[in-house]
Amino acid sequence: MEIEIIKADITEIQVDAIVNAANTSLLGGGGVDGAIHRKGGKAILDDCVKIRNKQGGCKVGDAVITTAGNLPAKYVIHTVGPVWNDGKNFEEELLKCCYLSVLELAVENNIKTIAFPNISTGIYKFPKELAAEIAINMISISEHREQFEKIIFVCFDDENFKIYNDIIESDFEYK
Ligand code: AR6
Repeated sequence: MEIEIIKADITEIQVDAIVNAANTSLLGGGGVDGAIHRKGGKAILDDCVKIRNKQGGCKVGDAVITTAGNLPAKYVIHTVGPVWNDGKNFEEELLKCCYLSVLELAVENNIKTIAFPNISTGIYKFPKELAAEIAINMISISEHREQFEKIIFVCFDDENFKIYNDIIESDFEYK
């Protein structure tokens, strides 16, 4: 499996699935969530509403899958990251759960290429370095890692792009 780090708009990436940093309502919002719904069109929201009607949204740390509508990807996997409070409210564990839930859904749907945004590091204020370490670590230790062809970490801001590259280039020890 190949890991790639790029600076880009995730709505433009052609992969089997892009990941959305959603909220528990699944009805869209700002940040990457807003961009995905805006560019992907109504088909994504329609699928989200169906999921809401069935299971009442998505819990923090969980993930759901929908069409990608008009986007170049095939699917959107929506996960809900934790809001960073003080780090004592299971924020790290919940962010780890996001990556686990996305990878589980990806395996179930035979997805081989995935693009992740930097979940929780925008509006939800999770510290960027810690979030990047968790993201890279969760992919690296995943029992499913050999089932994927490529995982792309799509950074939107320079700071995250540098943080991810620094971690990958360092002797990062997977924990
Ligand atoms: N492509 C890739 N990354 C992006 C894009 C984009 N088009 N736009 C923003 N980012 P955020 P969160 C980056 O705030 O912190 C929404 O309102 C951004 O720079 O989108 O998990 C939801 O509905 C940051 O690094 O998500 C929730 O209510 C990363 O995406 C809430 O925000 C995540 O930032 C979720 O907050």
